[in-house]
Amino acid sequence: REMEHALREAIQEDQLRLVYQTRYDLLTARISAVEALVRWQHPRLGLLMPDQFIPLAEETGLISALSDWVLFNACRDIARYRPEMAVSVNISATELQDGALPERIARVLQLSGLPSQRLEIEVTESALLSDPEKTLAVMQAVKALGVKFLIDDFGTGYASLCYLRAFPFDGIKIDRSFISPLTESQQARQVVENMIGLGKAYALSVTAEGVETPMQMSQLQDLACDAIQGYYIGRPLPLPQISTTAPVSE
Ligand code: G
Ligand code: G
Ligand code: MN
Ligand code: NA
Repeated sequence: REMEHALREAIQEDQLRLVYQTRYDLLTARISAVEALVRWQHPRLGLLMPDQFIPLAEETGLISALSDWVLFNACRDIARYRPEMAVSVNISATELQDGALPERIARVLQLSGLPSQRLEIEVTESALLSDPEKTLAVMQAVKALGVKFLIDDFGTGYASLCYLRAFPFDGIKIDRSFISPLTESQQARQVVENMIGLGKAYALSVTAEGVETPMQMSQLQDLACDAIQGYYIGRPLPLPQISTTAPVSE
């Protein structure tokens, strides 16, 4: 397939780009972390978004090479230019069953110089379903390096709540579909409040995604959410352009 060949080339020939979205810690009032998001600067088609090429990477097995590129570049960028921040990287479901993942991550940490405590891996709930035993073993080996795991798009997946206990997660990221109606209905507020309570009950850090307004931010502060992410805090941007200061609370 033509696109497969092009993607292989893109990884080797540096056509991939990273943008970063800031995460704001409500307790310390600081930008504490950034999430790395990959783009493909295609020579003919222009800038491609992840949903236009990640599925292809997964089907063709190119995902490992792509992830290694993302992991290394994100860790190196943050180690160099944002020594006070953590960085989170999205990993596809299939990679959590790759027995080589712990070694790959160890090597990236070594080459980039990023302390392992500052790397977080985001996985969706569906990543846990297909081979739970293998997944658990891989996660434990990555955790042993000092790297953290976050559940991405929390609330939208099929995993049952017992996964929160069975897998060694450090935090959840509440999907933005729960945050957008937050200030509009009492019910939506109740749901988010309960999700935050659930996270706390399992000693997990709780991040709200998709925060777009100051009202959402202040409600999440009232609900004792740990951190927020979204267009109100910052849009995904190349590293030199990200704001390192929080929005001014009025
Ligand atoms: O901003 P955005 O369109 O980048 O993100 C869309 C989706 O693509 C998100 O769900 C995100 O988790 C996923 N994504 C972004 N970057 C990566 C990456 O480097 N690897 C994988 N596997 N998924 C990514
Ligand atoms: O699934 P994941 O959280 O990794 O996906 C990140 C995606 O969410 C990216 O496509 C990013 O551009 C998008 N995103 C980030 N913040 C916001 C926001 O405040 N509103 C909306 N609508 N999308 C957002
Ligand atoms: Mn994510
Ligand atoms: Na998400």
